[in-house]
Amino acid sequence: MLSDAFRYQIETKITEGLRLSRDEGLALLHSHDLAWLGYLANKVRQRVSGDYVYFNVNRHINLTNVCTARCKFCAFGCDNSSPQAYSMTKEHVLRIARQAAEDPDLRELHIVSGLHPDWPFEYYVDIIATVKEALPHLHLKAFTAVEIHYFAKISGKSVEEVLKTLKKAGLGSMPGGGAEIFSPRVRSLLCPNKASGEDWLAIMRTAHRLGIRTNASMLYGHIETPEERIDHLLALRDLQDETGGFQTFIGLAFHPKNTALESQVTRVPAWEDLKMIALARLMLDNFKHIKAYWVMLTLPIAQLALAFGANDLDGTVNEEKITHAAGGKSEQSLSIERLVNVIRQAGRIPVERDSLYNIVKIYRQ
Ligand code: V47
Repeated sequence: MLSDAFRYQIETKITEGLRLSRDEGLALLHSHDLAWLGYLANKVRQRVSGDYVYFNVNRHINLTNVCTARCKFCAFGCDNSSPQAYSMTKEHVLRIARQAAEDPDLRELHIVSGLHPDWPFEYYVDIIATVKEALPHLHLKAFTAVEIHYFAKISGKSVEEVLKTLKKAGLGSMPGGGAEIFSPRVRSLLCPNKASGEDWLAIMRTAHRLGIRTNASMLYGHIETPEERIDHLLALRDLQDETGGFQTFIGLAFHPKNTALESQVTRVPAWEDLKMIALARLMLDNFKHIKAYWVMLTLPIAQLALAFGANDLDGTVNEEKITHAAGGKSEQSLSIERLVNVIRQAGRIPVERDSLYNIVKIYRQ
């Protein structure tokens, strides 16, 4: 229970637009007063973004599920020998991209991949170059910092060279995945075979310096402590102060089904999801956008999140694999009409955006 004095201190700082400290963040995380958290986060969201709620028209492509990292929280990655294993050829990727591009509203391909043991870096570059050449009007948001780290390792190139090569081939921006929780304790237990938290942050710093905008994420609801969640948010806030290159923050709710953690961990309740949205909005005072990723939250919770600080719903998506492999129950894709309705029902103004958050269309009544 927070003392009245501490609550007043936090509330005053938020009203005055002052930055919250680590201790204040922890106090918010421990608070059970969800309505109060929502009230505070909504106030900040209104100040930063007004009534606009953003979405985009996009398509996900997961190049392969074969992955050398085999993170304990992931139900999607597998070995090459698994019956579920798939690896797309360049032609296959191009066919999916062309099919998706039959929708005249499509603006973005979200392309990510497992850390494939046999593909050389050149293959990933070739895919980006081929898709971009065939469909130059599409924005390619591709490869997490974890993949960039892997590409540097397998190619012997520096991270900067890898990013420059991909940018030249047509990479437009980078998604925020792979951040998980930066804590070395958690990473050593859950994902020791890939980039560290420090690596992730360093790669994003380099990307931002090269003019590549990126997203940021946090995977919560597994074995992390409250302190590790707050420290993760603070590390993102610090880097954003330095570079300004993050576009949006996405809290990813851990789905345990079919993962190595299934017997130990249950999915956090909606209460916790809404608290995390509010906490992100309040701690990340230098992020304009806080995303309620409807695929992981489910659409009703994502809609509620709009009253808890979120101003971004991701997109139409289509063919999401990572959450669904881990028991996700939401639809595979949403139409523009559904997204527009969900936003309007919440009393907000739907705004279709491009991948860099430029406004494409405002859906006024
Ligand atoms: O990095 C993996 C997470 C991420 C599970 O940048 C899991 O716009 C929950 O980053 N339960 C990939 N989460 C998804 C991602 C993303 C999604 C949508 C938009 C954007 C963006 C980024 O999913 C992974 C990992 O942190 N993840 N397994 C799981 N069982």
